[in-house]
Amino acid sequence: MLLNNIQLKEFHENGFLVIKNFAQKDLCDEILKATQKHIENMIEPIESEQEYLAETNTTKTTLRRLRQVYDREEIFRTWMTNKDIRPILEQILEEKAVLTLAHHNSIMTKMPKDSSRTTWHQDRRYWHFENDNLVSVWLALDEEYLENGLLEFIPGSHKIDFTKEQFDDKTNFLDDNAKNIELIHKAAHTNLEKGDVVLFHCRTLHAANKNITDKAKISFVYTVRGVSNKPLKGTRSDFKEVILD
Ligand SMILES: O=C(O)CCC(=O)C(=O)O
Repeated sequence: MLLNNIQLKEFHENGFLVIKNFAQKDLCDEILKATQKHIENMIEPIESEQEYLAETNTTKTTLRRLRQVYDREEIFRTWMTNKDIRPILEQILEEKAVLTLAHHNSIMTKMPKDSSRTTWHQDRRYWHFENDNLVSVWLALDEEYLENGLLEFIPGSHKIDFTKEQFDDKTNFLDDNAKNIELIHKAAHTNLEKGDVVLFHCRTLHAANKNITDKAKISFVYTVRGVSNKPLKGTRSDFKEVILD
C-alpha cells in the first residue's frame, strides 16, 4: 500500500497523518491478548506514571509504558515488521526504514483513574540521531478519544524552530507561554478505532489527556529512522535495530 499524493502532502504539511482501518482487527485483538500478562504483572522494563509526576505521595506503581516490547512476543514483532506499511514509511522517509528499538518500542497505556496527562512535547527530546528523519507509528488497539487519552497534535509544529524559553527544563512545551498558547489553540485530533494508525514526525508537538473513563486505553508505538540517519555513537539511541528491507 502507498499513500496518495493528498495523504503524503498532509503528512508533510501537518507532521502527522491518520490512516483509518490499516491493521486487521484480529491482529489488534491478538496483540491486546498478548499484552495482558505483561500489563497485569507489570513485567519489566516498564515506565510508570509516578516517574512522570513532579511530586507523589503514593508508593503505588501505575503502569504507563511497557518498554522493549519487540523482544517480548512474536505477535509484537509481527506488527513491528509488517510489510504492508514499509512502502508508506519509505515514502515519508524518502529512503529505506530502520526500526530503532532504543526508544519507542512500546505498548502505551492510559490506565483508568491513575493515568496522568501527557504534556505537549516533541519526541526528539529523547533521541540522539544525526538528523530528525524519524517517524513514529501509533496503532490504536481499541477506541481512542479525548476522554480516554487520545493523542492530540499541533499541525505544522514539526516545521517550527522553537526557542528554549518555550520549554521547561524537562523539555515539556510550556502551556502558559504566550507564543505557545496561540499554537496550542490550533491542536487537532481524530478519534481512533481499532486498527487505525497514526504516523507522526519526531518534531511534531503532541499531548494526551489522562484517562477519565473506567477502561484502560492500550496502544502500540514504534519508531523508524531513515537508513542514512544514523544514531550518534555512544548515546542511548545507539542500540539494537532492525533494517526493514
Ligand atoms: O499516550 C501518551 O501518553 C503519549 C504518548 C507519546 O507521547 C508518545 O508515544 O510519543
